[in-house]
Amino acid sequence: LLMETNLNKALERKEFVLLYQPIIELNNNKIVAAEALIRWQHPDLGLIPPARFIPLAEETGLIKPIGYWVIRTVCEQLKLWQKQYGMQDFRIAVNISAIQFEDEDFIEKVKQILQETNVHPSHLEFEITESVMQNIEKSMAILGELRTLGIHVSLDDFGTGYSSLSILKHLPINNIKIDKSFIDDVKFADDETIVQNIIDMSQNMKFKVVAEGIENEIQLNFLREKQCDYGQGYFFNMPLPVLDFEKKLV
Ligand code: G
Ligand code: G
Ligand code: MN
Ligand code: NA
Repeated sequence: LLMETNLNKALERKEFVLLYQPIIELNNNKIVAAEALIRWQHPDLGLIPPARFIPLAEETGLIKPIGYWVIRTVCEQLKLWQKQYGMQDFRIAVNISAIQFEDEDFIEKVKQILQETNVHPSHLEFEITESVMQNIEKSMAILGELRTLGIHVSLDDFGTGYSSLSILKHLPINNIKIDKSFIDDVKFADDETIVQNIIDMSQNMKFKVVAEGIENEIQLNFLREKQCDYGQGYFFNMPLPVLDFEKKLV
């Protein structure tokens, strides 16, 4: 209960921070994008990871204002980095909760934020999981609107949900993010067929493929060999505060 009342005030108290984890193009090692990951800088409890407050934010509905704060902050950061570093092809990805995705005003609010921050939609990316798409027809409609706007969409945590492959083919999305659990299994030849098959299938469907949670060179070499497009993980970088991220850009 204490956490709930505190979470209520966390936005106005400016206690949320975003970390940025680089996303690397695997064939040239360039940073092409970043995933924004929220943290709660609590005055007494220290840095609280999202797993410990996002569920509560979803239950209480606070996820909506928090989610729009994340999108706005990312757009402002994009604008700053574009001014300082150019970065014309750079994108930042934001994780979107089901409750926000289904918010009737979602598209309107996103458009408004883009207008107010003067960011081109092609620099913004939304990460949605299969579980976010509860109602497939409604989801297809929202994804269609995002595509029309020019916002990129990634299917996050791919492989952990139950999406039917026949639907996958028709989703208006850009990227498939292979869940970390499959990348963890890339150690021995026998365990690598799933990852290889996800890459091949996704690329046949004209999606780009991102591998999440790359932690060692064995995984990286395997993914390169299989022509996985992009990767992120501790082997490259942890999620970084703004100033540390900027050191990677110069
Ligand atoms: O950063 P970390 O690996 O601890 O993230 C844990 C989980 O929290 C991930 O599933 C991630 O998608 C989610 N998460 C991180 N930042 C955000 C955010 O800004 N909004 C939402 N809805 N989820 C987030
Ligand atoms: O669910 P989602 O894919 O959005 O979650 C991303 C989460 O994975 C973040 O909490 C991020 O901190 C974490 N993460 C990113 N790279 C690695 C990694 O190499 N190893 C581990 N264990 N976690 C990672
Ligand atoms: Mn994600
Ligand atoms: Na994931």
